[in-house]
Amino acid sequence: MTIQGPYLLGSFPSTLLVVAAVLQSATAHFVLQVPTSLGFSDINEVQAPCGGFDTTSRNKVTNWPIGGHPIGVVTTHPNAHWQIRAALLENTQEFVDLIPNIIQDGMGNFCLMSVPGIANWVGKDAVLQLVQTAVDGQLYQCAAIKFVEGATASVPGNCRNGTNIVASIDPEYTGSTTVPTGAAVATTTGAPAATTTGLSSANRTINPSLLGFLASVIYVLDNILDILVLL
Ligand SMILES: *[C@@H]1O[C@H](CO)[C@@H](O)[C@H](O)[C@H]1NC(C)=O
Ligand SMILES: *[C@@H]1O[C@H](CO)[C@@H](O)[C@H](O)[C@H]1NC(C)=O
Ligand SMILES: [Cu+2]
Repeated sequence: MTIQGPYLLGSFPSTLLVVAAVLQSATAHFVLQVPTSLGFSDINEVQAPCGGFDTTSRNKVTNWPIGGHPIGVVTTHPNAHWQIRAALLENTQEFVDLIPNIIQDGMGNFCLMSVPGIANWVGKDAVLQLVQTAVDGQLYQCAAIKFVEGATASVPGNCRNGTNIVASIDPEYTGSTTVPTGAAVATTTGAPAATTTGLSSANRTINPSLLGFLASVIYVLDNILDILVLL
């Protein structure tokens, strides 16, 4: 069987990357695919604000139209809670929400088609941050971005939803997605809530390697389903 087209060009290498990461470790995490991230480290992903990578790194900068840009991840965690944020490069202590927080279930590819930029920050260097709260606590991935004028950017082929993905705005979201005033803006330095830590510890105690194995099996099955859909 030959696999052709965007799947081979886009998702396949990153799929291998994720599967490799999952199999190497009982702690399966998430990988930011769109836009290009500052880097991925399975071990360091727990480190705020950018999963162990230098927040000021500008190796690959993605222009982010005010009209919106897609965000694509691969996640191996069910029951995840997402914060999608940005900070100015000149003030990476202050991340603000681009959209309300999202709750997501299922595993595999997850794609938000258009996350708007911050109009007041046009022309400014910024850092995109994704915070996932799930079974492993809080995990971080970042990308170097720059806000620009313009309509929403097109969605690349590797930004798509796996067949099991279900997501919606967190009904308990109480934050603000407006431009920061300097006050009442949550930072990334907070520890996970006590209940989250408790659940995480409980799950780890029960059987971490089994959880990791199940996550990888479900993830691979989900991708096989996606391939069959594409063929
Ligand atoms: C993926 O699912 C979410 C939640 O249902 C939706 O908002 C988003 O537009 C979907 N992405 C794609 C590429 O269809
Ligand atoms: C973790 O434990 C909680 C509470 O027992 C449970 O609701 C949740 O589904 C578990 N998560 C996983 C991935 O098994
Ligand atoms: Cu994990």
